[in-house]
Amino acid sequence: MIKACIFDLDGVIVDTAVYHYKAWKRLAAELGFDFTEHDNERLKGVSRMRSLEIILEIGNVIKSEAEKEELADRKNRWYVDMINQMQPNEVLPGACEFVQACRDAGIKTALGSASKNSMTILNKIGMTDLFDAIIDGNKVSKAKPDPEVFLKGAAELGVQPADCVVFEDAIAGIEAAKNADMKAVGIGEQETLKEADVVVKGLGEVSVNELNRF
Ligand code: G16
Ligand code: MG
Repeated sequence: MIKACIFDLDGVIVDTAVYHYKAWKRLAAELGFDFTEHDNERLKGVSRMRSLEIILEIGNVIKSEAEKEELADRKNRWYVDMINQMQPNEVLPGACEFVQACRDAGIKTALGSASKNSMTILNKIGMTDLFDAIIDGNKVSKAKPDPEVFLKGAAELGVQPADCVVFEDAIAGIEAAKNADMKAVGIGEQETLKEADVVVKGLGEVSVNELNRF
């Protein structure tokens, strides 16, 4: 019996990938190479530091740990400038309505995101109060596909993992949900998110009545 829904942020509730892309592209340009939208796909759901390492690999650039910290901070400052301008109309179609419908049906809701900027984004789009628990990049030490982020969400909600459904757009996120022994709804393409129990284009396609059928 499903008692909780746990939502990833980027790619499920909002499309912050476009802002991550602009900031990483600017950093790559400063380092002297191009970073394409195709490359950006590799960064979805991946932590900030791991994202930087992938970008440095693409550009064939080697940096010390201290330099990497500085580069990641620089990118994050540009990213934060952009997300500070976000508006409630940037919520993906049906996302707000579906989270609210879960609450109305007595199903608990949690955020389970790798982003350390989750609170800023939720405040800007006006969705902070729709989540009973918020687990973000500041609260976890192991990145997806490790199940830590979702297990912490279930624990904070007081719900058993088997009674949770995770909504995720990244392969690593679907794996994390499966590693947590939870149901996984993929947001995106079936060919990409093969491990998901079901794949939809967005939260606008899901109804609360279906949750126990996944
Ligand atoms: C998001 C994005 C990733 C990003 C990560 C960390 O994850 O998909 O591209 O690298 O957060 O973000 P930040 O630099 O803000 O801490 P999610 O888990 O919400 O999809
Ligand atoms: Mg995501």
